[in-house]
Parts: sequence; C-alpha cells; structure tokens
Amino acid sequence: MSSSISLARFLATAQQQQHLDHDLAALISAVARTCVSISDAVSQGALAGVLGEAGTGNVQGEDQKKLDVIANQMLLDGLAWTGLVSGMASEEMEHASPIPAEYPQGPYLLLFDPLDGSSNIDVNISVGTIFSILKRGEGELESQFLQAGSQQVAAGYVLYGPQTMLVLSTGQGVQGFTLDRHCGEFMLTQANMTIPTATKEFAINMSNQRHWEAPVQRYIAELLAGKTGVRGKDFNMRWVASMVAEVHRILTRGGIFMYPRDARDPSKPGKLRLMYEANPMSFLVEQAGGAATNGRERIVSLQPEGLHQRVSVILGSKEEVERVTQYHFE
Ligand code: AHM
Ligand code: MG
Repeated sequence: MSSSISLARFLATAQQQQHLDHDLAALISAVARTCVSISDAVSQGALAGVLGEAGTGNVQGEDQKKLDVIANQMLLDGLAWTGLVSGMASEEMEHASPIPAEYPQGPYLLLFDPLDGSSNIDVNISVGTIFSILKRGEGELESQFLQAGSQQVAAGYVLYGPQTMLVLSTGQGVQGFTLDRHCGEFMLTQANMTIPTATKEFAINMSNQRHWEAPVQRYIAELLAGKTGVRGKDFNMRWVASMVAEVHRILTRGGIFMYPRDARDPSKPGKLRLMYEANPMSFLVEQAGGAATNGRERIVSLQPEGLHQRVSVILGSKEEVERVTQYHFE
C-alpha cells in the first residue's frame, strides 16, 4: 500500500525537523527529477533506439552503451543550471565537470554512476543510477572531490526495475520511494529500511574464483559447504551483475555482496569504483544497520587518491561482513 508522503513532502519535513539544508533538499529533488527522465529513456529501450553500443570508451577503458552516454548527459544538463552544485564527477568522464560560467556556483559536489550495470541494459535486466553528494571544498575542483565517504551529506540510487525506486539517505536512516507514474512523483513506500544482521544469501561473481585472495576463498568455500561444513547451514547465491539490484535486494531482505580484490590486474584493487559505487552504497548500507569494508577497513573511512580509484567491496548483513573482514586479519 502506498503512503501519501511524496519525496517533496519528505524533504520538506526533513528540513523542518532535522535541519536538512534547503539547497541539499533542492539538489536531491533535482537528481530525482532527472532520474525520472532517465527512467523514461530506459523503459523506451528499442522503441527510442537507445539500446546497444555507443561506439565509444570511457576513461576506464570500458565500452560505453548508448544509455551510459545519454544518462550521463541528462544528469549534467539537469543539474548544471540549478545553482546547487559547483562541479560534477562521473564514472563516464575522465575529469570533473565544472559548472559553465553562465550559471551560478552551488555549495555541493555531485558524483554519479549514471547507469550502473549497463552491460545488462540490452537484455532488459535492472540497471540504476548511483549518486553521492559532498560539500564543496577549497582549491582546485578535482581535488575537492577527494573526500572520504564518511563526509557524504547524502547518497542514494534509483533502480530502474519492474518498479522505478529511489533509495536515499541524508544520514538519518534509509528511505525507499517508488515512482508513481500517474503523478510523476516518488512516493515513500519503504520507510526506515534496515538490513537483517544475519543472512543465508550471498552475491559474488563465481567465475573469478581462481583469482581471489585466500580469505575470500576460505569464506566462500565455507558457504558452499553448507549444512555439512563449519557454518552448519545452507546458503543461497544470487548474481545480477547490477550492483544497484544487489544492494536493493540486501536492503530489502539482507545478504552479503562481494566484489573482492582479485589477481587479474595488479593495478586494479577491485572492479568497483570508490567514488561512484562503493562510497554511496556503503553509506546507505551503514545507515541501514549493515556493514561495508574493503576486507580490512570501513570503505567510508578510506582517503580517496583519485576520482576513478577502484576498491574491493564487501557489504551487507553485519555478521557476514564482519566474518569475512576478520578472515583478512587471520
Ligand atoms: P558498470 O558501472 O560498468 O556497470 O560496472 C559495475 C557493475 C556492477 O553493477 C556489478 O556488480 C559488476 O559491474 C558486475 O561485474 P561482472 O561483469 O564481473 O559480473
Ligand atoms: Mg557502475
């Protein structure tokens, strides 16, 4: 059953009761509004000719899908004029994008993965937009973004699945909103989302098993041993290959998600990006009572060294994340 609390009303109440900054509320609204347009583009798919390869690569050397490029441009265009941000950084752009001189500068920095899981887009599996908001700092624009995840003032994602959902935290718990297409508004449908501390469900790309480090090998072997092993219970596995969908499942019913460091490429300590994926998702997971580490430290405590830095990610139900993390010290 849908509540009658829209995102607009939720943000207004948060401003009145929790002193949510007016500009931050306006920025979240603007991101949400743009994501409704991205959702429309995603849902049109082949009808709008937006599926398939863009024929370009991003700074990470990954092929871009048409919708990666479209979603990235929609966020830039949707936010640049608002006077709420002084720069934007994206998984799809080599450098941070300054705000054009004709528009006012704002107090925040916006980071995003415009279409996470986009390898799934052509097969009609859920994808999403992940975003992170920081306060602007001093000095050269790009270096202002290099703040630890604990400095995020808000983070969230929009999942383009059977329903389009916005999941948001401004540091006061995690709220889930479902897009009501009749009125074009996100409505609060999952208040105060919490992650159960125990779980029997894990998500990892098993095809990389031979490349993992010993602590992850041990942990997964114990899960696979099920009832007959040291864990004494059976575990179930899921792998969507869209981080937004995995994190959403974990926020809904618990679980552990891992994209651990592996030995494929020594220059890449993990596949996922700290600034656009790991930090915002870790912020949400911690706000929902879960845990998120790189195997040794809380992800949000890591001092970023570069915009496109990669990191090992282990997040979800606290008991499991703590167990794998402990294995890294044994
Ligand atoms: P992307 O941002 O280029 O879409 O890459 C990130 C995605 C995550 O959503 C997902 O967890 C992972 O890559 C899937 O990787 P794999 O291809 O190893 O299954
Ligand atoms: Mg991504």
